[in-house]
Amino acid sequence: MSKTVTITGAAGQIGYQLAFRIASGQLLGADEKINLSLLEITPALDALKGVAMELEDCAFESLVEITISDDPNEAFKDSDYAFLVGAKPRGPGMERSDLLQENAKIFSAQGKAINENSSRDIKVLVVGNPANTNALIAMSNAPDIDQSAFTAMTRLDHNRALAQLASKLGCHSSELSNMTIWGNHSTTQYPDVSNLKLEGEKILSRLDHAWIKDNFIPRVQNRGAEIIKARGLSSAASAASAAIDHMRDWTLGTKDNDWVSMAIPSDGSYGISKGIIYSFPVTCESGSYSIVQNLEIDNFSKESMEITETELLDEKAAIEHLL
Ligand code: NAX
Repeated sequence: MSKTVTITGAAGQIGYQLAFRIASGQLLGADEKINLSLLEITPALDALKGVAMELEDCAFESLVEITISDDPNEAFKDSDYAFLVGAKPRGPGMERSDLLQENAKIFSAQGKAINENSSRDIKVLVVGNPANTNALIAMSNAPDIDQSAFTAMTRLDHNRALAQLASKLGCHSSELSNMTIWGNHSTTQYPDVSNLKLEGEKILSRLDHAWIKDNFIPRVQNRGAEIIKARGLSSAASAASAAIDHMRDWTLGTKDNDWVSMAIPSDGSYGISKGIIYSFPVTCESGSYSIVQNLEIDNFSKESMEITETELLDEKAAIEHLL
């Protein structure tokens, strides 16, 4: 049985990376056959045709079928996995509230199309910004799909944090575990090292608190801007890689004694308001995730978690009428 994977914004920077990696088997393993369903806006359909031609030319063993479309109802038909990457970027003179409204239209239409056309077991990852609130809008427009199917991406932030910590500690990022990103995929996110382990041992006492506060946290929060400054373009390959990590771990499970960060519908854990999509530490097993419970939260963490929660509540208030 093949799986249908939908990618929106598939002719864009991230989509262009994502499509080839998924088609080559890096999401579900080389033995799983993949149908790729690629969605774009009408003016980008020619570019998307070019992407489809290149995908064909790779002759990937796991790729069965490619469909391209500018119609969400077609693109989400029988979809098992959906990567919602396409979004409206902030234009000149555009206020944040305008950005929220413009994207709300896109994600409500896509939520409805998922509701009408996709597999009932679909897994949805929203990458397009503002990702958490876009995921909330899509979820609210898909009442027949379990709410837990709607997630947003903070895995890039999680991976960025691991890379910074590995460099500081002089180890490999794979030796580190139990990193957490709380909250929104924005500069208010809280990268939390309280439970960080190096080869299974707690490591917090080896990290200088001033470095964490004044260097590490702002660096992770602002890494996107740092990449834009260096590259002249926003993160693309690293974002696609994180999107694959997110969906693969959700489907195939997280490593023993570790967790990952996923923005998911809040169930009230750690006192975070229900009704927003908030990043928590989660473990995954058999295709489901659960929030890691009973972590100790100190005052600094509590305050930091509330700041990013407040931003998400404000974003929600701006688009409430569309939910
Ligand atoms: P690009 O502008 O290169 O590509 C976006 C593509 O989406 C374009 O080809 C556009 O035609 C298409 N699109 C726009 N509206 C659409 C719609 N309604 N239906 C289908 N396709 C549509 O941007 P790219 O660099 O690929 O980034 C995509 C999104 O990811 C942006 O919103 C960006 O801010 C966000 N990011 C999110 C990250 C995260 O960690 N959550 C990190 C990377 C990235 O910045």
